[in-house]
Formats: sequence, C-alpha cells, structure tokens
Amino acid sequence: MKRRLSLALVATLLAGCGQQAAPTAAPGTGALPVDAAAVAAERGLTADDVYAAVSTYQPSGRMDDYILFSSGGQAGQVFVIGVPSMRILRTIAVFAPEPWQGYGFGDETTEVLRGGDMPDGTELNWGDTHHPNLSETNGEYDGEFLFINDKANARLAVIDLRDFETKQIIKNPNSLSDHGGSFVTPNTEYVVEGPQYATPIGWEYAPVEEYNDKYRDLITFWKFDRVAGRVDEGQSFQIELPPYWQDLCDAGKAVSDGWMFCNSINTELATGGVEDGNPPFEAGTTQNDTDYLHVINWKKAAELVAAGKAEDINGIQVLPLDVAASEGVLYFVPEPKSPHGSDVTPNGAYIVVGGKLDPHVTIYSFEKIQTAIASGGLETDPYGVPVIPLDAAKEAQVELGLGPLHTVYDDQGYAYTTLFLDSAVARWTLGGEYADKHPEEPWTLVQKLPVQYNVGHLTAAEGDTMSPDGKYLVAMSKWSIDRFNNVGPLKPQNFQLIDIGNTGEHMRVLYDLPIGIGEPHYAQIIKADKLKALEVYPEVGWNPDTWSVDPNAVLDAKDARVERNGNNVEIWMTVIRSHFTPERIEINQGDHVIWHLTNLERTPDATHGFALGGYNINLSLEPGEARTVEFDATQPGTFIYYCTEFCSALHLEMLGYFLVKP
Ligand code: CUK
Ligand code: CUA
Repeated sequence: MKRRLSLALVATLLAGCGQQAAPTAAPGTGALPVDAAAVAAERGLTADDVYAAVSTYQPSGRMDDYILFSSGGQAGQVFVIGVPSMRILRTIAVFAPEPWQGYGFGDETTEVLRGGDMPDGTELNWGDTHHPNLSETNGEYDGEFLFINDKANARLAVIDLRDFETKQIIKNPNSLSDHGGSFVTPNTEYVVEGPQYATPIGWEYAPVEEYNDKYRDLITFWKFDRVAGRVDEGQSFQIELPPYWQDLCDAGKAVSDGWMFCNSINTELATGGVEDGNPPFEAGTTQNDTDYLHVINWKKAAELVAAGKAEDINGIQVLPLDVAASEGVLYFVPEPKSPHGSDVTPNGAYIVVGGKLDPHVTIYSFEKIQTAIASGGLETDPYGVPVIPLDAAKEAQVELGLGPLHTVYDDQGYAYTTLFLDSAVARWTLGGEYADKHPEEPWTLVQKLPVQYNVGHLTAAEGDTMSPDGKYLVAMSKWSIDRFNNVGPLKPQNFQLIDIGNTGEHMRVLYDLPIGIGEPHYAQIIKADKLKALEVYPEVGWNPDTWSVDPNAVLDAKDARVERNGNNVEIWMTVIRSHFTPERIEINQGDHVIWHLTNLERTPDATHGFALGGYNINLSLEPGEARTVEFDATQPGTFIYYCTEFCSALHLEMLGYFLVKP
C-alpha cells in the first residue's frame, strides 16, 4: 500500500529519533510530490536513516558547501570530494603517472614527476601520500595551494588550486623517510616536512650498530614562494634531530606562532634485529613509558641559519643538533605513551597529543612550556637537548579510551579524537578560554561514537584553522569489513561523514564513502567558496607550468606546420572539435620529434586527449592548454594519434596518421 508523504509525515519520522520537526514547506511547495515515506518503509529505513539522507542528498546541479582534499595513500595522489554529499569530484595526480590527466606520459608533466627522482636518476613512480595541507593566510585556509608528502621517499609536492594540478615535486636531499608533513606555518612561510625513520644524513651507508652516533632525523622547513607558486630550495633549511622517529607535527599559531610541535615514537633508539636476538621493533620502541614531544622554535632556527650557524649538506642548509640544543631552538617534553598525533588548538594555546598506548590525550600548555624554558635549569637528554618535566608543561589529561590518535576541533569548544582500538570518535571539552563555549566541565569526555572500523585520522570543516566551522567531521577508517558489498580480500577504506553541528547533543554518522584506491591517511576540508579554480585557462596557448602563453603555442590552425632541421622534426599542431591540424605527419625512423599541441577551445569542459599509440604518449589538453612532447621516433611503421575524450559527435573521426619511414 502506498501513501503520499506529507511534510507532516517527515516530521513524524524525524521526531522518532528525537530530532526537531522537519522544516515547514517553502511557500507554494505543499506536500512532497513523491511518496517518500512509502519508499522509506519499503527499504526499511529508520527515522535516523531518513535524517541522514536528507542531510547529505544534493539534487542534481546543486553544489556542495565544502570540499575535502584527501591523501590517496600509497596510490600517490589526492582525492577531491564534496561535503556533505561525499561525491568524488576528481583525483589529482601527484607522485604516480595518471593517464586520465595525461600526467607523466611525455609532456611537461613528466618533467614535474621526474623532478622527484632519486639523485642518481632512479625513477620513482609512486608515493605513499599521508598529509595534504592547504596553504594558509593568518592561520586560515586561503584556497590557493595544497601540499602533500611522500613518506616512502621523503618528497614534497606542490599543487596549484587554480587548475588543481601538481606543479613541483622535490626530493629531500638528505632524508629518505618523512611523515610529519606537509604542515604549513600560519602564513605558509614554510611548508614543513617532518621526519620519521632515521638514517645517516643523505641515507649514506652506516652499520646499524652505529645508530646512536650516525643515524639522524631531519625536520625540513621548505621556504614557499607564493608569487612563484614554488618551494625555493635555496631559502629552505633543515634542523638535525636525534634519531627518535619524529611522527606528526603541527605549527603553532597566534600565541604560539613561530613554534612547531612534533611527537616522537622511538626515544628507546630501538634498531630491530629480532634475527640477532634483539627485541623486535614493536617491542623495542615501546619500552619507555614516555617519548618526547619536540618543541621547536623555527623562527629562531631561521635566524641562526641566516646568521651562518648552519652548514650546507647536499645543497641545503642544515642546523646542527648541538646548535639547536644550545641556542634555544629545540626542547623536549615527555609524552605518554608511544604517542601519535600532535594537534594545536585553534587559539594556539594548547598542544594535544594522542597516547596511542595510553588511554589519555595529554594537553600541553604553551604558556607553561614558555615559563619552564624561561626558568632554566633544565636537565638534558643524551643528545644535550633540554627536557621540560611533563608536570611543568601539562595542562590536563583526559581519559578517552583505547588507542587515541588524532584530534581536530569545532567552533563550540569541543575537541574530537579518534580511538583506533575502540573504533570510535571521542568528543571532549576544551578548557581555558573555551570553557564558556559549552555547558560541560572542561577537559571531560562527552560522547563516544562508534565508527567502522579502526579509525586513523579524522578531519573537520576548516578544522585546522584558527576558526573551525564545526558542522561536519569525517572519520577516516582503515577497515570496512562488513560495510559494503564484498569485492574480494582487498577491501576499501571507509570515510564516514559525521554530523557534529545540527544535532546539538550527539554526533551521528550520516554517510559511508568507500575509498577503493589507496589508503588515505589525512584530509582537510575547506569552505567551497574559498576555492577560485579556473573554468578554462586564461588565454589560448596557456602553459600551466610557466603560467603564461607558451612561445610555441599555435593560436590559429592556419599556423599549424611541420618543419625539418636535419634529423630534428618540429610539429606545431592545433586541436579543436573535431580535428587535429595537421592530420598526416610523415617522418623518418631515428628522427627526433618535438611536438607542440595547442587546444584552441574556450568552452568549459571541451578537453581533448592526445594518444599516440605504441609510443606511450598520452596527453590531456584542457581548453586553452598548450603542451609539448619530445621523443625519438625509434619504431618504424604506421601509427595513429587520436583524441581520447568523447568531445563531439565526430570525436571518433578526430585522429591522424603518424608515418615513420624505415
Ligand atoms: S598517520 Cu596514518 S593514521 Cu601518517 Cu598521520 Cu595517523
Ligand atoms: Cu577531441 Cu574527441
């Protein structure tokens, strides 16, 4: 039996889960035109389900309020997702070749990708991306750039959000492993690449028995040139750290601007070697009850580097550990236990560290840290670094449950911490100036929401800024087990959208999004209207790397041509619906080919592909874009180039012959 659903019925459904009544009808809309209640009943949806559905559904053509940028994990890219609909809008190729974007298949994008190769030329064609970070101005996301790290090879990438494309990849010249990156300082003065597993500087060979003396970690401060849109390697510097495996870092802001805070996980200096009778890594690194929160004065470090206190190692200035320890750059504070996550509160007053093997989060006061530093008389660790006693720096500890990891914030004075072992998100109250924002006691657990399953990071709307929005939180779970149709033993990760704004009293899960490619670690959510991406490139013949009209762009099909100079053949080609000009190119085997292509389109979305079968060449030419491919015509034969985007009714006819005479 079908019933017509009125708004009153929706109100009844929603009232069933303790919600406020549904909004009343907009003038003139009357009863809903579809029998939604019957559909809900037929599908067995609860009132909570209906609430979740109406909270996330976007009618066709309606835009999302927020955009989430997620790491693509070991797939090496970035995912762009709308919130609250959780629709995947695109991927951004970063550390791995990606054919849809024509990334890494012959044109200038290949040079960007190759910019991150090993110093000896070994090609790196994947990355383990962990932490995307949006550029900031005055501690707020400004929507201009996105940075992301590659943990596997210690690399950093710069993405320009005018066209959502990767512009630069840098191989760290002295580190092979990173993790605490890519976090920015409040005005994106620096993009910070924090280290992880220690090696000798420059990953030179040294026996592991020499670990304490020869192995080091390095935190890198990449100077960002906002006008150029690139990292300026010459103005960047590193600070040498003990081989304690620094883990996650976060930049201070407001009162703590100029400082950086990183947790660490191996102050035991474990070196593994279970085969030689040593404790295995996971036991060796968890002997101590505390590791060290690293408190780093990066402004002071930059001054010391400018004053000549650093040394050039492989082309970058490195501030030695003894200088950092003695000149007030580096301090330690004990942190329980084998921690993970170090997250500064929006006002910059506190640093929250997740205990991982301790059921608490520990909250450090920046003011107390400064008082302890000013009082002096601190003992030092074996590397000479001053250690601030935990009790002198601690503001509070909050017991949350098993496996606390990462923390984000909202606009109501709540903090949210993931509990890996409990598979839950904990909401708890901040104290200090936040105490008046919520009715509960400061520094107390308020609610635990189960999530599915083994949650790692979480991210909240504008959650890393000085003014978080609240509203939405996304829990990024490692396991999905029973949440989706079985697709075999390799299961997707699960992003769960959580309502933290509209419910007043409790959090609830609104939507599950399976991520079936790569294991995302971290993500950030920005207000959609802060992004100012282009519809088409500014002018015909635009080179996205130089951000100007390319000197080899062809602005009119009548200028398309082929020129020969000895064994060099240079082609200037135009591309428009539905033909390439020229359509026949005949050259000799062994010729060196330089092929310039210009997409003459000005219509949004009128992208043409350019595939040259047999030569591993594949481009994506967005409206106005100019690209150049260079290769040697080693294979004789009859080859075809064609457009890979179904761009018009005569798309299939958009091709040409590339004849290579033996
Ligand atoms: S890490 Cu993966 S869950 Cu690399 Cu930020 Cu914590
Ligand atoms: Cu151009 Cu299909």
